[in-house]
Parts: sequence; C-alpha cells; structure tokens
Amino acid sequence: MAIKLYYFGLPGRAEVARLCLHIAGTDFEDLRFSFEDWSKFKAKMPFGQAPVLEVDRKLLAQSAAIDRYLAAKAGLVPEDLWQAALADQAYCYCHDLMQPLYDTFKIKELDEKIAARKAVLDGPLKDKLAHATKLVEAAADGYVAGPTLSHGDLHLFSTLSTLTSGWLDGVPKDLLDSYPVLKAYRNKIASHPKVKAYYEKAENDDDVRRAYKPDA
Ligand SMILES: N[C@@H](CCC(=O)N[C@@H](CS)C(=O)NCC(=O)O)C(=O)O
Repeated sequence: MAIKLYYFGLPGRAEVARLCLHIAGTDFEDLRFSFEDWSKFKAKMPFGQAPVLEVDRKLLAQSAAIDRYLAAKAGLVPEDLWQAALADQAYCYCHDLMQPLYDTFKIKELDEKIAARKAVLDGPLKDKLAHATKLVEAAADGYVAGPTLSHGDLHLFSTLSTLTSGWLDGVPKDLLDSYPVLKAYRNKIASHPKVKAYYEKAENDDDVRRAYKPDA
C-alpha cells in the first residue's frame, strides 16, 4: 500500500493519524507543508481542507474518518463495541473541548485574540476541562476505553499537549497545573513507549511537539 498523509507541519488535526501510523509501524509519506505552500495542495483535497490521507491513490478527508480508519489498522480500536464507543466518546469530546478556542482563530488582531481567549479560559474551557477530568477519573484502567491505549487517548493526549505547547497565543503553558488529573494523564500517555518513541524522532523535535513529551 502506498500511503501519504497531507497536512501542515503542525500536529493539529493530523497528529492522531501520524501517531497511529507510527504505532502500526506503517511506512508512509508524511507531507508536511507550510501555510504558504497550502495553495499547491488545496485543489486536490476532497473538501479543499487538510488533513487528507491517500491510500493507493484514493483520497480520504475528515480527520475523524482518517483517525478511525488508521486506529483500527493499528489495533487501537477496542474489539468490544462498548469500549470502542467509549474511545469514540473521548475522541469526539476533544472537538467540543477545543471549539471555543477554534472560534478565536479567525480574530486577526493579536490583543483582541488574546482577550477573547482569556474569556474562553475563564469560562467554557474551565467547564470542558472539568468534564475531561471526570472522564479520566472514570477510566478505571488509566485509559479512556478499557485496559489499553485507544484513539480516544491519543486525541485527548494530543489536545492537552497542544493546549500547553504555547502555540495558542494567550493560553499559558502551565494551564494543566490547575488540572492535576489531566496533567498526570497527559504524562502517562506521553510515556507510553510507542508515543514516547515518536517524539524522540528528529523530525518531531520542534517547539510545539516538545510539549508532547513526558514531563513537558
Ligand atoms: N472537519 C475537518 C476540518 C478540517 C479543517 O478545518 N482543516 C483546516 C486546517 S486544521 C484547513 O484545511 N484549513 C485550510 C483551508 O480551509 O483552506 C477535519 O476534521 O478534517
């Protein structure tokens, strides 16, 4: 199978897919383009958006579809249907968690953006992180969907790591200090041998991904 993944250099909406491919040990072309080069790819993408996965010249868009497909191939979707649904639940919640911040992306002026994000941090994000804490506390085995790592964990890990990476102007790197359960959980997933190995690779040694390492 010839596999390519198209996305910007950032972790963003492609990091779960990259992690799944890495965990499965799949050879793939990781096409990381700059914002300037995006126009060269946009027309080829099914919805004019990235990420897109190419498998033997067939294109698949929408990060949730890509991640579910690659997670299944990597053995990360639990066989038990209830546990698989729990993994999806955590996965989907990450989008809800980030939505109030996504809404600030369109603000051009930096001070205005930071002020809008402060309102998000003091309001909806607190509530979302409190619910995420309950989700993790309910995870008896330390993973959100049973005794082993799933795509739900990878997405929650990636979301929490992005939040503390400093990439989002106005969101402090020590945000999770107020959420010790989430901080410990993020560290646990970061310490999973296969996840840890991914962030030890030279191509993943960048400012944002440094926040994806254990004890970051
Ligand atoms: N629901 C889509 C959203 C994709 C999306 O918004 N991608 C953004 C980057 S994160 C994009 O392609 N932006 C460039 C554009 O729309 O021209 C998914 O999850 O894949």
